Amino acid sequence: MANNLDALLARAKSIREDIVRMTTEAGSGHPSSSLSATEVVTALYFGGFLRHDSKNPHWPDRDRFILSKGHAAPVLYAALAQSGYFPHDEIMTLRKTGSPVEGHPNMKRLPGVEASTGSLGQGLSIGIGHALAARVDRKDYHTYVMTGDGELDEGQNWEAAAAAAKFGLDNLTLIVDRNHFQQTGPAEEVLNMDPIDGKFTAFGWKTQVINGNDMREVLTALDRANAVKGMPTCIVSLTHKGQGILNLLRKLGDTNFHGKPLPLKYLDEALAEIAAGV
Ligand SMILES: Cc1ncc(C[n+]2csc(CCOP(=O)(O)OP(=O)(O)O)c2C)c(N)n1
Ligand SMILES: [Mg+2]
Repeated sequence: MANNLDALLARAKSIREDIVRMTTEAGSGHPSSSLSATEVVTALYFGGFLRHDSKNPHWPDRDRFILSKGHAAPVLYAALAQSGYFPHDEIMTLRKTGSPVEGHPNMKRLPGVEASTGSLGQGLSIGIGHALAARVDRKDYHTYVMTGDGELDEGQNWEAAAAAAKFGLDNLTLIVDRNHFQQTGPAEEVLNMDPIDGKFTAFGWKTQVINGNDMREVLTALDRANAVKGMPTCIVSLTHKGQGILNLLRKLGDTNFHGKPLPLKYLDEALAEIAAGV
């Protein structure tokens, strides 16, 4: 576990570097939304949770990861590229005309992308489709979905939450990236969805609340989710938007930093902060 933990922490740093580099190169994109989700995505792809094979992206028995908060595509692209789904240097073509590394994930253009997302609120429903299909096909793959906290303002999530509980989908795990911000400000101010864990519990889900920027807690939560029987699991992952470069974002006076790339002149400072692991 200790070795694995060190390797995962190093991997998370490497993913953060990719996120910052590719969005700065693109001159657009959502680094802060990607940075908050880094531990969870790293644990899924590199911590032994996601059964997957980059050389066989359509393997029917693979586990699925659906990034419902599709604007955080850079964290997904970094994980996919570092897993070998496509050449690593392609991440630097993010958002360039003609590139399959689009601003939001496009399942028709990039191997390893399970769902085309970006229109918020749809990923959990798509995940339910996969989870039900596994049951019909008598397969044991697991489906993971990540939404944002602001994304939960979309009503479709709550239809999905009711349906997943009705069908007892213990092969489905939702991770809510609870970074307390959405596009226009604090998530609670735009539309207060507290208590998120209480709502999912009331809908009939097994619920956990964790520090989602603590790799150990993420690993434990994913282990626990796998052990749940008869109901879906929701992990409310308490994170910081921009985790890894928070000092820099504070200096810049914007700890939401939604949909903004770091200007080139701050890139070295950001990479140094990521390396130091503050
Ligand atoms: C249906 C829909 N409405 C609005 C948007 C525009 N939008 C993009 S990101 C975002 C905020 C999302 O906040 P949150 O889910 O908390 O994600 P975070 O960036 O904080 O991780 C919004 C409103 C969208 N992509 N889709
Ligand atoms: Mg948010």
